[in-house]
Amino acid sequence: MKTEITELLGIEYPIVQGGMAWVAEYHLAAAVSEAGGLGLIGAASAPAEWVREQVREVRKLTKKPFGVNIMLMSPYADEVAKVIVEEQVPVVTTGAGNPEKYMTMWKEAGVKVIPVVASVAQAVRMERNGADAIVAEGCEAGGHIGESTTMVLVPQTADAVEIPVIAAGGIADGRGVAAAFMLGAKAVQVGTHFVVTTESQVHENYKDRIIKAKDIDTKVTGRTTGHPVRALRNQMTREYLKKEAEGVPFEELEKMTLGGLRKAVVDGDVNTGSVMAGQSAGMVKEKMSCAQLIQKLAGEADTLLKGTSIYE
Ligand code: TUI
Repeated sequence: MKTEITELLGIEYPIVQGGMAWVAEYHLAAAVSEAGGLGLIGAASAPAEWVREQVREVRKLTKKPFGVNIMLMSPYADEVAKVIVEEQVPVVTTGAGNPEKYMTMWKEAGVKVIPVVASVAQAVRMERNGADAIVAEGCEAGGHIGESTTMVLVPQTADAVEIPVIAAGGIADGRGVAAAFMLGAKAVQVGTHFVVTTESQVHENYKDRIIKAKDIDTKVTGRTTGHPVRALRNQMTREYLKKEAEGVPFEELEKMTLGGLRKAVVDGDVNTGSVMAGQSAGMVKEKMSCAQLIQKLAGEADTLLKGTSIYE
């Protein structure tokens, strides 16, 4: 499945793993890259030295290209941005902000820069700043989200920029991959399904919740605070949404989610923790290895795109 993105990144399949906070660590990233996709380390709010260690661990497990996702709201973003250069990380993806101030430094170091955006305007701005490609992430995605769905965001982004677009949000099987290509994407980013792979170090309680989730089992908290976050519905989302509707102040709401993702991912507290996942959780039915998942996504999409099913 050769596309502009596989050529740009030197990977075999046009499949990128989401740079998910607490989830995207070196075992997962190395497994995805070794299987021919692009594995990512999610720097989230971790200190720069943690990121450096993770990068070095990935390199012990695979010689193939990989990347780091830098969450720009992190207090350590400046230091992490430098670690990416020092460790000669081949690809960086960015989230939750504008990476403009790091762009020159990364480009001079030969790092491929792929910002994640949730609107056409952000995509256009990133292209102007020198981005090599863009991830257009629809609000079906888990975690911090924008307003538009993947179905409308991807084609409008593909029309607005020259650089290749990677579709994200709601993609968990080959139909989603094929659909993304039809919408103008040159690759996909998958998060939720990779959480449930055998190489993922996430607590089994978290994986089981995703497997059991149905179509309507995610909720978006924080719409009124300007920080909308999608997670599986549980005691935390119920209490948060109740308080949010009551008009409880922002600071008090924030306290409810502080450390919530760690609690769910590491401790397995899926009741009071934040079990971030996309709407595609309802489509994730079994655990498999990263290689099996990539083969499944690519195989199914390839069959569909060759036109064997659509006109039958
Ligand atoms: O970043 C994500 N998803 C995330 S990040 C996260 S961890 C977190 N920690 C603290 C607060 C909030 C989140 C969990 N999930 N997705 C990519 C994404 N980026 N979605 C939306 C954006 C985005 C937002 C604003 C991209 C650019 C942007 O630009 C602002 C600007 O100045 O233009």
